[in-house]
Amino acid sequence: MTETRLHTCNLCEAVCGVELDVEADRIVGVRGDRKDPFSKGHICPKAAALGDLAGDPDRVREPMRREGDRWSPVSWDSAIAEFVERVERVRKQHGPNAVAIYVGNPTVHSHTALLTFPFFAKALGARSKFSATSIDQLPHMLAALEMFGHQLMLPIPDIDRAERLWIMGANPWASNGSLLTAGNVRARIEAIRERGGRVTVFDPRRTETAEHADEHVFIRPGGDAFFLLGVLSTLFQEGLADPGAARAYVDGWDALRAAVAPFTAARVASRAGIAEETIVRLARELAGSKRSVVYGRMGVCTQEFGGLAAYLVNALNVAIGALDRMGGAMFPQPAVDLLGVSAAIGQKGHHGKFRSRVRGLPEFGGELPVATLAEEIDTPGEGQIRALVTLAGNPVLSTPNGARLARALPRLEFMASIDIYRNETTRHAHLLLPTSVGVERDHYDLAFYQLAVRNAARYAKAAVAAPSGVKHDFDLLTHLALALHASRTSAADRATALALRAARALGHRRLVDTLLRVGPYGTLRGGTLSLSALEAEPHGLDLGPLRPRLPSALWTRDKRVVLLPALFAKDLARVERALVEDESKPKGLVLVGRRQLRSNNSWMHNSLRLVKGPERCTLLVHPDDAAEHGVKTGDRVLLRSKTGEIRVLVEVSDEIHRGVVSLPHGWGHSDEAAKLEVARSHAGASINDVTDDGFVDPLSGTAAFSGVSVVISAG
Ligand SMILES: Nc1nc2c(c(=O)[nH]1)N[C@H]1C(S)=C(S)[C@@H](COP(=O)(O)OP(=O)(O)OC[C@H]3O[C@@H](n4cnc5c(=O)[nH]c(N)nc54)[C@H](O)[C@@H]3O)O[C@H]1N2
Ligand SMILES: Nc1nc2c(c(=O)[nH]1)N[C@H]1C(S)=C(S)[C@@H](COP(=O)(O)OP(=O)(O)OC[C@H]3O[C@@H](n4cnc5c(=O)[nH]c(N)nc54)[C@H](O)[C@@H]3O)O[C@H]1N2
Ligand code: SF4
Ligand SMILES: [Mo]
Repeated sequence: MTETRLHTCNLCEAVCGVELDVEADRIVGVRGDRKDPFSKGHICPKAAALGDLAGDPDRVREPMRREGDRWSPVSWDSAIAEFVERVERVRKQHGPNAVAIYVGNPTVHSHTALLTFPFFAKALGARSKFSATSIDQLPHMLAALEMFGHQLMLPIPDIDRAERLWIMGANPWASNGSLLTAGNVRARIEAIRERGGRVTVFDPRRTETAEHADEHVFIRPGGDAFFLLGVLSTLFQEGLADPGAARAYVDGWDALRAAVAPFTAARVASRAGIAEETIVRLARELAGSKRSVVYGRMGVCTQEFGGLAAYLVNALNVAIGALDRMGGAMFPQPAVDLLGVSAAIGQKGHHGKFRSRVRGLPEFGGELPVATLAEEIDTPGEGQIRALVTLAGNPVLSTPNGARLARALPRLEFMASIDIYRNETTRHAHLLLPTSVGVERDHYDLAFYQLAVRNAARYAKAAVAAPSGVKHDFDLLTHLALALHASRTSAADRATALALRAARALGHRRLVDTLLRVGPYGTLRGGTLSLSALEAEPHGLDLGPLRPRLPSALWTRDKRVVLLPALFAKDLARVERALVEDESKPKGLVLVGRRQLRSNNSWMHNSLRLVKGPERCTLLVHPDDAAEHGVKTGDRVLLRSKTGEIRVLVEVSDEIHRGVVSLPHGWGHSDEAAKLEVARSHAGASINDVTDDGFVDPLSGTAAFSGVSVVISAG
């Protein structure tokens, strides 16, 4: 018998409601939930793979232990005992910083992992914390911290009401939106044009998104900060800059004007890769509507000037009066006040409180840049990392110079991975501790409603049972943390263990209920929301459009926006230097990345329905560059950089700018020790074998994926 159960897709940031057809605890069909007021029935091809993930024969279904090359199942009791024993041994011998943790992207897509992860990290006690943040959105968070006083206070483009939208370094047609949670983001962007608005895309590649825009502007990889400075200086110079209502609570307007003045359109044009006249025209156009907004994402922040560029997007939004204005860059108010909760546990954010041991890169929010992980393992000395725990991450494929990391991991005294697959990273673990997948857990989106274009809420109960041998992340992370504390004797350990036991006894549902009740729509704040109220609306609740919230919602001490934080002002000197040094265009090729609709970072290539068809891990090469190098579509060429080389399949296309080549990330599944049958037969190559762990935005420590110098050669 087929039963229909509601759930929420947790694969990307769009939070689509889904209807699952379930037979004997197996998912046999997936549809969009048309009654979901937020996603309105929209899903993408990845949702169809929700059942493939749950039922994947390669999935790890019981704890596994590795001895040399041999894996054998172990009981949970002995796995946890061994975990604690080996972590503690490293801690005692080498100190707490010798134990590191890397937290991957799916953690953010599980509220039960998010709620318990801080306890787990604390129990590990490590200063050596790393996550996917520093290969992703860290620059946006740094800008939020410095300007608005909280690392999570991210302005979201109000695309449902915008009239003019600039999309920089994002490809929502493939990614479905990032730091821009919106059911059916494509339709929402198309609607801007349907109501007479204008959409402009800035990208070194004419992306699927650019194909659907009014204008596509080729930008030079790493050119965004230069371009944005040129736009700002033009606006001030032409008297078009106007912060609107924000004038009342913005500090530093005149300082910003003075700071950007030297960076005229004429001066930045070459480094931006955009002609002076075009910069001036675009600046005027942007200022020409009362509902313009600028949105920047991956391509903007994972580059050499990523921190500055992410900041300049915000600064530009202030300068055109878009901050906190309808149709501008607004601040959501979701049902769980994530900012308030994180501030309450001391997580408003900080930057540069300590630095990495080997290279001296700054921490952010207590985390070190993951571009330093390999060197922290393979460089001897006091504080060297000797043990690593990965939680839902695949850094061998996802971090720059992943090949170096793959060489470093076997040097660890102990490694444990909490994951669902034995993949390119987790194959190096001594213990593999498997968890449930999204459809087997309850789902409330703690993280992404905070980034949504409408205030929304939806709670889904687990749709199918988890295999008996795996644990839910809530249970596993609290269990491991408690076991670690129990093995120690300090008063602090005892106190934390007490708090943890209380949280465990309460359970994740009561925790969510409490968070909803104390939240802005909650019963304790004069509203009606509680977990039971939310569950009474199984398709989800619409809590209305975004509303202006400043200045009261600011987290700065004086409730004012810091328009020109010193950190970013100082970084302008680096821009100045780059302008002087770089009069001409680079000679060789530079590499950028891309995302694909039927792919999800590195971990969904074991679903046949997603990977079948022509090989997709292709290197896009401009026809002129192809001619110059004597290569054509279908050739396999050697792609080399300072750090490594890979063989890739060429696809000649004029959608990529001259001098730039593009390769998707997350591929490269040829490791025989991984257990991913389907992925191995669609292996592709890993872009991160040629990206460079030494190439980062020095301001934020974020990896620079965009603009890596490469050469291609036939054969
Ligand atoms: N060159 C280049 N590199 C990039 C990027 C790029 O654009 N270009 N993008 C970067 C970005 S934005 C990100 S977010 C990172 C991602 O980097 P990571 O988070 O390190 O990598 P993922 O590929 O998302 O791997 C997710 C891991 O979680 C496991 N997993 C999946 N679901 C669950 C679950 O429910 N529980 C547990 N415990 N494990 C689970 C998977 O098996 C996999 O091992 O990659 C980054 N790397
Ligand atoms: N289908 C699918 N959806 C996903 C993911 C996935 O892997 N697959 N991953 C999810 C994750 S973890 C994230 S973080 C989001 C990311 O979502 P997006 O931010 O939309 O990421 P991308 O699609 O990688 O788009 C980045 C764009 O930046 C361009 N670019 C490269 N360098 C530069 C530059 O220097 N300047 C400018 N202006 N542009 C540049 C690239 O050509 C590319 O088109 O997507 C999420 N959604
Ligand atoms: S757009 Fe994202 S949330 Fe929606 S179905 Fe696709 S992967 Fe899932
Ligand atoms: Mo990401």
